[in-house]
Amino acid sequence: MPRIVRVAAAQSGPIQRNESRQAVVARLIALLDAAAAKMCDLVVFTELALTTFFPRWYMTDQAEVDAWFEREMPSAATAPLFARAKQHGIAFKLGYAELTPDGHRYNTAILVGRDGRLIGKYRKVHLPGHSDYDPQRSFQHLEKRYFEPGDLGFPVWRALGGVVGMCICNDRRWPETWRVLGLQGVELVALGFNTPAVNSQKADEGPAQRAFQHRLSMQAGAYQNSTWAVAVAKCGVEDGHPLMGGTMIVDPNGEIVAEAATLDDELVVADCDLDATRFGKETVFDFARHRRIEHYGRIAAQAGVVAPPQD
Ligand code: CDT
Repeated sequence: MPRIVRVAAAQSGPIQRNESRQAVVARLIALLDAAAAKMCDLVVFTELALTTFFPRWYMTDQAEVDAWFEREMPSAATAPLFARAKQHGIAFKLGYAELTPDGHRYNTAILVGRDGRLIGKYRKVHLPGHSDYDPQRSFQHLEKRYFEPGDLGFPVWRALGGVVGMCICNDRRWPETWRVLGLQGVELVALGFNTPAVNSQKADEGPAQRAFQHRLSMQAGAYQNSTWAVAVAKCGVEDGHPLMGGTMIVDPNGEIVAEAATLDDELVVADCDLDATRFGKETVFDFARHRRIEHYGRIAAQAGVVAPPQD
């Protein structure tokens, strides 16, 4: 019997700085209802799905920073989303800023089962950007200021009849992310992203090149690990800053099977046959047969480049 998971990639259009959590959750519930009408099994929401992409703002007042974080999940504002998903019997993945009881701050994603129970949590490992105000940039990207690197590694879970993993935005650009998930037999990777449409340090790197790099990362990650991959954007002009779109569902061959057409709230749906991951996993990417780990030591032993000495 084929293992088909009908996935809805629930793209968010822009969320303005003054938009309330309640208003945003109402938008997410509308997407969830649309997914239920299409008989979806899983809805994937974006990174930091409840607020504007606040790391673009330089803040020094910790209380102001903490206002963007959730101290509990579900929170009062998100409880209606959890309740509606359970009522529909739909699993979902949600990204948000997490403030733990002992004062740690993470860029987090959770996977919630059809029964409303938490299946798993992931905290973003690869935090892009910088910690201090950078006047050289055309806009700020202060994830390193507001978040700690995730402390949970890259776990996977048995869910929806398969093996599901998560990562977040910048993680998709790192082959290490994909391979660690792949080494656990991942069959579907869900991720959200907030990617500025232009490079703050290189004005001529615009939407076309950024979309190319996004596709390249997604398609390579899916193909090289023979997994489905679902990437969900928050996009459009947010607080005057353009975020690129590019919500997509990629099959285990690396082909894009469904893609968003807008820069607004939009549902992108595809039937993901988890058994389609088998061929690649049993042939060209049969890791047990083909990987040569005796040559990969540097990957986990060294972070930066060590070039050969000059003559
Ligand atoms: N949210 C996120 O991780 N965005 C980054 C921007 C990179 S530029 C600092 C991304 O990789 O898309």
